[in-house]
Amino acid sequence: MGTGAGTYDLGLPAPEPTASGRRAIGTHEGVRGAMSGHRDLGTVDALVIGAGVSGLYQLLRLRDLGLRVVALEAGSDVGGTWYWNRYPGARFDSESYTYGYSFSDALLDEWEWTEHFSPQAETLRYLRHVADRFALRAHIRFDRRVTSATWDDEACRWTVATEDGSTWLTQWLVTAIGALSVPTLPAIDGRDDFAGPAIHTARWPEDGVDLAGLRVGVIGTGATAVQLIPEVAKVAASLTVFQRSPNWCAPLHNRPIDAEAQARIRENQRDMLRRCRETFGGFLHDAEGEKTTDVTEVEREAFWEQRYAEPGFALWFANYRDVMVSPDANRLLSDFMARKIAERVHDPDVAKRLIPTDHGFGTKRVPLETGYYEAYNQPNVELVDLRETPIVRITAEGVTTTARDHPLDFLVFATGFDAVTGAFDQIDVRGVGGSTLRAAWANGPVTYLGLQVPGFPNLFTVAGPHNVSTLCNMPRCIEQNVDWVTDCISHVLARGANRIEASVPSAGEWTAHTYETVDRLLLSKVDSWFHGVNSNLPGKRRRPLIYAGGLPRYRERCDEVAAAGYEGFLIS
Ligand code: NA7
Repeated sequence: MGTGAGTYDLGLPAPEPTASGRRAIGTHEGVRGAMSGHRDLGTVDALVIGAGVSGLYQLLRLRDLGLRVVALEAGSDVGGTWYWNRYPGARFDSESYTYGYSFSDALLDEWEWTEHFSPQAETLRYLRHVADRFALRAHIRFDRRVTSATWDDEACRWTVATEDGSTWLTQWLVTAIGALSVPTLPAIDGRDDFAGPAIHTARWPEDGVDLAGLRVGVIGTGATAVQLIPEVAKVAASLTVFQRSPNWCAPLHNRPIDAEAQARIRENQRDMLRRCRETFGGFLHDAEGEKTTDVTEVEREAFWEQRYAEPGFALWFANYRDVMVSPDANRLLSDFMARKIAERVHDPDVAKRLIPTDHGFGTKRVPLETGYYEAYNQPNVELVDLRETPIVRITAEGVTTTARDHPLDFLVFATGFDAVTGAFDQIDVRGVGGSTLRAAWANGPVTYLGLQVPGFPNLFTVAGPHNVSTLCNMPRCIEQNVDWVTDCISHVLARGANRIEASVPSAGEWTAHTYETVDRLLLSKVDSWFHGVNSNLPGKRRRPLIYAGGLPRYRERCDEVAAAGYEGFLIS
C-alpha cells in the first residue's frame, strides 16, 4: 500500500493489457483520453468507498469493465460489517449458501461453508478469500476514512479526500459504506465514567476479550445483543442485561453442515440462489398464498409450530401473507410467539418482561436467537427492565438504576447504529454548486431508485436509503445494485457521455413510492431504525429509510428504467 506522495496517495498499477494488446478499457478509451491530462497518482476513473460485501463486488465489476478503480476502506482489512462486528455470537441470520456471492461459478464450487449460519470469523475468511482470489487487494487502500467528496461540474469529476490527507480525483464515485456501519453509544449520564472496559459491539477487539469470571453488563436487546447474550452468559461470572424494549426473537436453528448436507447444498446451490432472486426479501423463505383467516385455528397453530421449528427467517418471511399488514392477524401471531417465550423462560415475571407489548411480531427487525430465552434461566443472568427502573447514570463502578447500583467489571454497549444515512452524514458530500448532501437530505433522503440523488452527478449509493438492500438478504440485493450501477456506467460511457444525474421529478416520484411501500406494512407504525429513529440521536427526523416493495419488484423497476435508456436520469 502506498504511503502517499505529496497530497496524493500512491496510484494503482496500470490496467492489465488485454490479449490483443489493447487496454481492457475498450469503448471507454474516449473517457480515459479525456482524463489522460491528469498524471496525478491519485487520479482514477472510478472510486468505491468501502471494501465490504458491496465494495468488493463493485470494485471487481468496475475493474473488469476496464476502468482504473480504487476502493478506500476505513478498516485495516476487507469485510465491512464482518470486519467490525466481531463480538461473541456474531453470525449470519441468512443461510450461508444464500449469503455468499453468486457471480462466480468457480467461487461457488470451491467454497464450503461449515455451518448453516456462518459465524463472523468464517465470513471474514470468505471475504478475504474473495479479495485474494479476484486480485482485488491491489486496488484497495486500507485505513483510509473518507471525509469529503466534492463535485467539480466543469471537470466533471469528484475530488475525494481522506482523514489522513490523501486526495483522489475520480469521474465515478460509488458509496458502499453500509447501512449499519456507524455505531451509536447510549446517551446516558456518566457514559464515559466507567472505570473498566466499555465497548460497543461493533468495535470489539480483534483479539477477543476473556470475559471468564467477570461481572458483565450489556445495554440493549436488539439483534446484536440477542446473539451476544447467550455467549456471554456461558462464561461470565454474572451477566446483567439492561433492557429498555424487548424484541420478538425467533429461533435460528443453526447447526454444522455435515457431509450429506454439503452434498445437497452443492447440488442445489444455484437453484437456491435462483429462488432468492424471486423472493420478497432475497431469502429462501417467502410468504404463503394464504391468509390467517383462510385456515382454522388448529391449522394455524400447527403451521406456526412448523415455522418455529424451521431455521432462519422462516417465521418472518414465510408466513401467512396478512401477518405483516393486518393488525388482527399480527396479534394472533404475536400471541403465539408470546406463548413460546413463556414456555421457555422459567420465571413468569422474567418471561413477562421479555414479551413485547408495544409492537407486534415482525414490525421491527426480528432478532434470530440460539438459546437466548434459556440464558435467562441461568442463575448468573439477571434481566433489568429499564421501563420499571430506568438507568440514572453510569458510574466508575457500574450502572445505577432508580432501584440500585449494579457493580460491573465490563460494560457492553449493544446500542445499535445511526442507520442507513449515518455513514453519509460522516462525509462532507458536496454536489452541483457546492450544495451538501446533508442539506439535500435534511428532511429525509430523496433518491431515485435508492441509487442516485439529484444534484450529485456520477454518484451511486449501493445499499443506500430507499434501496431494496435495507430489507433484504443483503448480498442478493447488493449484487443487483452493483450490476445495475456497472451497466449504467457502461451505458453512459458507450454513448460517449460522461455524466449522469437523477432528475428531480424522478427522485420525487421514487421517494413517494418508497413511502408507499412502507406505509402498507404494520412496520410503518412502529419506531425503529427502518425509519431512522434512534433515541440516542434525538434530532433525527423520522422518515422511511428502507424500500419495502421486495426484490423482484425493485429489480423489475430498475430493469425497466435501464431498458428505457435510463429513464428519469439526465445523461450528458
Ligand atoms: P438495534 O436493533 O438498534 O438495537 C439497539 C438496542 O439498544 C435496542 O434494544 C435499544 O433499545 C437499545 N438502546 C439503545 N440506546 C439505549 C439507551 N440509551 N438505553 C438503553 N437501551 C438502549 O441494534 P443492533 O445492533 O442490535 O442491531 C442492528 C442491526 O444489525 C439489526 O437490525 C441487524 O440487521 C443487524 P430500544 O429498542 O431503543 O428501546
